[in-house]
Amino acid sequence: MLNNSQVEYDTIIPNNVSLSSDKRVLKALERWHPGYIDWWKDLGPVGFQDMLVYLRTAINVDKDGWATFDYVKMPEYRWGILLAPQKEGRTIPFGDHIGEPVWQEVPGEYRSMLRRLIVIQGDTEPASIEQQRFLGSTAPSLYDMRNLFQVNVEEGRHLWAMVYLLQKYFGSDGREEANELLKRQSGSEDAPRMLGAFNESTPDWLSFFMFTAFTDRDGKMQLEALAQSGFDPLSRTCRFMLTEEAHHMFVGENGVRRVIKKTCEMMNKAGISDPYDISKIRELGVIDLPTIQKKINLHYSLSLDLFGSEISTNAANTYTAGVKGRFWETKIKDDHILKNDTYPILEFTDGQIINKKAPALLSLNMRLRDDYTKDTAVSIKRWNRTIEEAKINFEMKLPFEGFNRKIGTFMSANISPLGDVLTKENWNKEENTFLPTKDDNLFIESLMKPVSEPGRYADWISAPDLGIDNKPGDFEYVKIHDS
Ligand code: BYC
Repeated sequence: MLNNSQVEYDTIIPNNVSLSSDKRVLKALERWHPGYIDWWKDLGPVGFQDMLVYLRTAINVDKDGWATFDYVKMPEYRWGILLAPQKEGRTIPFGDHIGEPVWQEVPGEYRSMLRRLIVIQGDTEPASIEQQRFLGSTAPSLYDMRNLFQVNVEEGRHLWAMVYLLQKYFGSDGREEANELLKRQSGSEDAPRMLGAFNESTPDWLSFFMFTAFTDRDGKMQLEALAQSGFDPLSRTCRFMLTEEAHHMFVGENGVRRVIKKTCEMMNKAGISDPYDISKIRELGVIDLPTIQKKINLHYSLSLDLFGSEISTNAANTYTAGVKGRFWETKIKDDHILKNDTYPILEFTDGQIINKKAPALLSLNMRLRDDYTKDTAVSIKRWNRTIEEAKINFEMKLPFEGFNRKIGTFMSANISPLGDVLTKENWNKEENTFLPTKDDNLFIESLMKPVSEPGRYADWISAPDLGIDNKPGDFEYVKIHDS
């Protein structure tokens, strides 16, 4: 293992890639930096920019002790370029180049393929910050506000990570792409973000928790697949990003669990046993479980679209090239070439859902999506345990994969969360029971009143079991009163 875990602070950009001796890239990044800060101030978190936030900052890339916690003003966060240590003798683990030494430079034949993937990955990072920018002012506690800002600054760092790769390895077109990443904008009509879910709004905190539980988990799966890449700098970058990503999913999964816990507690306190007694439950000032299920239906289906089509020549090409692998590729026991293998998929043809065996190479998006679903099911299990512990008769479920899809074989289908094919007319009749309605959203928004007293939480969400960095319950995670 080469020893490059230590971070250097001799330039304005903390890094472990010896930027100070790479004048061309350092200069390019220093030129990009002011535009990034302008973008952060214009389209990053609204308000709170002058306040001290208890944030973790990456200080090295060792497995243990890579982060330090301290009060920081967000615009002064040290966004660094951190790659996991290079593994001596690493070889390409899949595709036509299997067994060859990994590439330290971009192979000419795969240049545009790699650039496209890096740009798409990069585009999602600022998009999520833009989507979440208004949430600070309705935070249910200082603890939650701090978690939001932690997620935001780290997504900002992930943008830096992709911009470094573009600036270092893709010359002038990489520089142009890096600039474009600051120009597209989530939800914009003229220049939207590249992938669907990143143009949706995140209007309330339940949406934020759902987004971090479901969409950040797509991030995890995609980063795991890119971490297998034969292009070693991309692999190393993604490996380190994954260490930060874990906290984002914790914020989401735990956030949803705390909302469910509070609802169940209040139902029990009020003696309401029927989870569908929605108006009575809402009168208690908490979010009823069927509405939470509808939010799950929405966010899960939006996130499934992020895996692309079930059958994809793009995915086959990136795999064969050795550029993007499968989830935990090196642990899978097969030939890692897949030219003779098949994979089970569903197809929507002539109004029917059909089981099929498709070529494994063409089905790689589907396979990654299946791995995602397995990973997500763990969260659902934990949420159901909370409901069970409260002895309430309700079970959260992931909807059927063909429900509410805009990408892939099910895009023109009307399918219920249980997997029934519906006529358009029946879909229209039932849609309100499948997906959050305007009234559901208005109700949730009506609960979004800020709570800023240390140790206090809004009435619709329970307190976390543990503080961040083992801090006590009344710790002031954001100094909003005396910064
Ligand atoms: N929306 O063969 P196809 C994260 C396009 S999240 C719009 O079906 P492919 C994060 C596709 O681009 C992870 N367009 O799919 C989370 C292609 O267009 P072109 C982000 C879509 O290419 C939370 C055409 O349809 N990283 O990190 O195999 C917070 C046909 O494509 C969509 C990545 O995604 C869509 N949903 O797979 C912060 C990894 N889906 O090229 C961050 C990099 C497909 O024909 N990206 N299209 O014009 C990839 O690996 C692949 O591009 C995709 C799509 C998995 C996204």
